[in-house]
Amino acid sequence: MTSEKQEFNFYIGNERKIEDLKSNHKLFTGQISFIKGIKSFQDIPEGDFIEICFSGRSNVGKSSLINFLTGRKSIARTSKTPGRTREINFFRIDYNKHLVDLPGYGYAQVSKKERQAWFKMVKDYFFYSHNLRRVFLLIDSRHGLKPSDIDLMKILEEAAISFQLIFTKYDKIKPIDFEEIKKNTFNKLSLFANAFPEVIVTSTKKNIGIENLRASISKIFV
Ligand SMILES: Nc1nc2c(ncn2[C@@H]2O[C@H](COP(=O)(O)OP(=O)(O)OP(=O)(O)O)[C@@H](O)[C@H]2O)c(=O)[nH]1
Ligand SMILES: [Mg+2]
Repeated sequence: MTSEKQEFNFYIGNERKIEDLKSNHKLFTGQISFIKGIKSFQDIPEGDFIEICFSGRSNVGKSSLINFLTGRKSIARTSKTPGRTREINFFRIDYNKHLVDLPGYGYAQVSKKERQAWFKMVKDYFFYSHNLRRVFLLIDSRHGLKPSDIDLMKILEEAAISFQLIFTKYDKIKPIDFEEIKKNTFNKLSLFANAFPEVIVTSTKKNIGIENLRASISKIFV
């Protein structure tokens, strides 16, 4: 953690300049293939890829965001019930770029043993994946950062991995109520030196934030 507070660019609508939004649509909506689902770091796909992953609490909308981003209905499986994604799932676009869907954490119904297994699987992935460029940390717009998110941010700090926060389900909160969540989140986020200084708000239900998100990812995928 750092004692110096950093500032964040915050994108909620399309206030980003048009030229910055020139993301490569084809990159996301072209061919996509499911490579594999793994439970151990030993099975991480071998080779040189550019990789980003989506992490966050169970049910926050990670798999939905991958579908949204790639214009697919169900390339990544989603569910109303938390705990849908059980493995680390690798999707490949444009022959050498990986979108990785992680299983969620913070779900109360799982046993201690399962929680420990999740922790080991994901922590190993963060430490062993030499292709991983950035973690997108998804936070529910209604709830803000929870202690389990802070725990994850500490792991990322330890692994020296840059992460970028994305608010999800913005359709489920009134803009006025979101202000408080945003303020509290930024206060906590600013203590992490490895927090990427850009935050994006999304809703897959109301089609909010897709271009902003594609623009951010395109810059990693150059
Ligand atoms: N209202 C609303 N619902 C959403 C949004 N994004 C996802 N959902 C819903 O939230 C639920 C969980 O979505 P998933 O994408 O499966 O969540 P996940 O983070 O992958 O969950 P796990 O795999 O269990 O960790 C589903 O019922 C989605 O339809 C959104 O932007 N707005
Ligand atoms: Mg999922």
